[in-house]
Amino acid sequence: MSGVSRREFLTLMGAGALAGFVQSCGGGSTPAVSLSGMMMGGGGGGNSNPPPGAPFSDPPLLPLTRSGNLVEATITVQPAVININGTQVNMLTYNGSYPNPTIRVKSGDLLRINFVNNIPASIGTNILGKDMSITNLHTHGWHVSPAGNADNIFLHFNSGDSFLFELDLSKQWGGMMGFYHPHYHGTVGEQFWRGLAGGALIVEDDTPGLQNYEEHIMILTDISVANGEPTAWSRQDYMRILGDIVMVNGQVNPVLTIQPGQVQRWRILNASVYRYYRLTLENHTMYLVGTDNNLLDRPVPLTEIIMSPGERIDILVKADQTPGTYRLLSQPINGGGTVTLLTVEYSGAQTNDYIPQSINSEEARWVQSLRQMDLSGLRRVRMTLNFVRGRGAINRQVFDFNPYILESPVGTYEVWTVVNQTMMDHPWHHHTDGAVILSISGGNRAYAQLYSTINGFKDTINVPPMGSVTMLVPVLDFTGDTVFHCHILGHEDIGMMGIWRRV
Ligand SMILES: [Cu+2]
Repeated sequence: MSGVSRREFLTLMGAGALAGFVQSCGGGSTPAVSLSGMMMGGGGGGNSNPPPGAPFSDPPLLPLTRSGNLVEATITVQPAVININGTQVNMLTYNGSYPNPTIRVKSGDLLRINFVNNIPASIGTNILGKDMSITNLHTHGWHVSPAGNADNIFLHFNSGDSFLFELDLSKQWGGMMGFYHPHYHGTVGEQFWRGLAGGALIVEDDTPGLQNYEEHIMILTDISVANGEPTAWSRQDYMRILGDIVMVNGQVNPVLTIQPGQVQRWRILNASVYRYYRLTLENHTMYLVGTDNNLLDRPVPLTEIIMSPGERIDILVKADQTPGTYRLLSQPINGGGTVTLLTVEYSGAQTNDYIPQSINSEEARWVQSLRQMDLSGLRRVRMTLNFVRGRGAINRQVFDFNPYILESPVGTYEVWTVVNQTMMDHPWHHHTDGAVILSISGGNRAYAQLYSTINGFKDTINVPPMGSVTMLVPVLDFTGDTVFHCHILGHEDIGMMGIWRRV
C-alpha cells in the first residue's frame, strides 16, 4: 500500500505544477456546472448518436467449479487485443475478455478465486511513478471480510504472482450485484481505463418474484484510443476524463430486442472512471427494484436515473409502447453530452408480462426499520472531501502522506456526514458495508429525494459540489482495516481515500 513518497511526487510534478493541477481542470475554484454543455459529443469525440450497432450481448459468465457451497474459479489479469468500435486495441482484461466476465454465485457460497497477475512488467510506470504491472482485487459491494485473503485491498501482486482469494458469502444476502475490479492505489483509474473496469458479481435472488424475467447486465464504460492503445493519462486526466467512445458491455449502441408486452430486468453498473450517466429510455418508464446492495420492497417508477461512477441499479422495463425502436440515452451531465447508449427494438410475439406490485425483500424491511431507528445515542462522524495542493484528501489528509484513519468499534451503528468542500461532484464509496442514506444536501433534487427515502442500502453515493450526505452505517461484524474513497478513481489515485479501521 505504499504510495508515491512526498519527495518522488514533488520531483514528478514540480512544486509549481501542483497549484496548476486542480485549477486547470475545474476542480478547484472553477464551478463544475460550467462544464455542462461545453461538449456536445461523448466528451471530446463524435459518437454521441451513433447508428444502431451489433446485437446486444451480455458479458460472458466466468466458468465456475461447484462442489456443494464451495465454488472455485480462476481469474487471470492479462493483456488482450479487443475490438473497440471497429479498432483493434491492446487492453488489459480479466481472462482475455472485455467486458470482464460475470461471476454468478449464491448467498452462503464460499468462493475461491485463483488469481493470476499476467500483466507484463514491461508495461512500466505511470506519471505518478506507480508500477502499472502491479494489481490486486476488490469485491465492491460484497459484505465479506476485508482482511486476510478475502476483500483485502492492501494486498498487491507483482507481474507473475498468483494468489488464492477466499470469499465467504455466508453473510452476503442474495439479489444484489457488486463488481470486482483492481484497487492498487495510484494505478486504479488507469487500470480501469485500460480495460479492468469490472465484472459483475451477481448473488442470486433468495426469493422468487424477479427471477422469471429475461435479465441483462449492462456495464457502462468509456474510453479514448490512440495508436491501438487506450490513451495514456496526463495530469488532468486524474481530475477529469471523458472517453470519446461510450459503451455498453464494450459495444457501441448495441441493439437489444424485446417482445411487445415483455418485461425485462436490467442490472446496470457505471464502471466508468469519471463519466456520470443520466439515463432515460425514450417513451418508457424505468422501475427501480434494487440499489447497490439490495432489492427494494416495491418497484419505484422513474423517468430518469442518475448514476455516478461505482453505482449500480436494478430496473424493470416493460415494452408497453407502440412497437418500434427506442433509445436508452444518457442526458447531459458533468461535461458529458447526450449519448445514445443502446437501442431497444420491439420484436417477436406479443406477450403480457407485468410489473410486480411488491417485492418480498427481507433486506428492504431491515432498511425500513433502520429508517425508524432512534439515532440520538449514536456516534457522529464528520468527514470532508478536499483538494490540498493538487492532491485529493479526506479531512484535508492526503492518503499517501498521512491518511485519515477512522476507527469504528464493531457491533455498533454510526452516523456519518460526508461534506464536499470542492466544486466537483465526488461519489463516496466505503467498503464492506452498505449505508442507509438519511439526507443529501445540494445537487440533483430527484436523486436526493430517491436515495434518502427508499429502502435500499448504498455503498456508493454522490456527494454534490459544496453539499453533503448523511448516512447511517451499520458496523456489525468483520474487523480489520479497509478504506473509503472517492469513486472517481483518478481522485482516489491522487489521495482522496482514508482508512476505515474496524476494531
Ligand atoms: Cu472525487
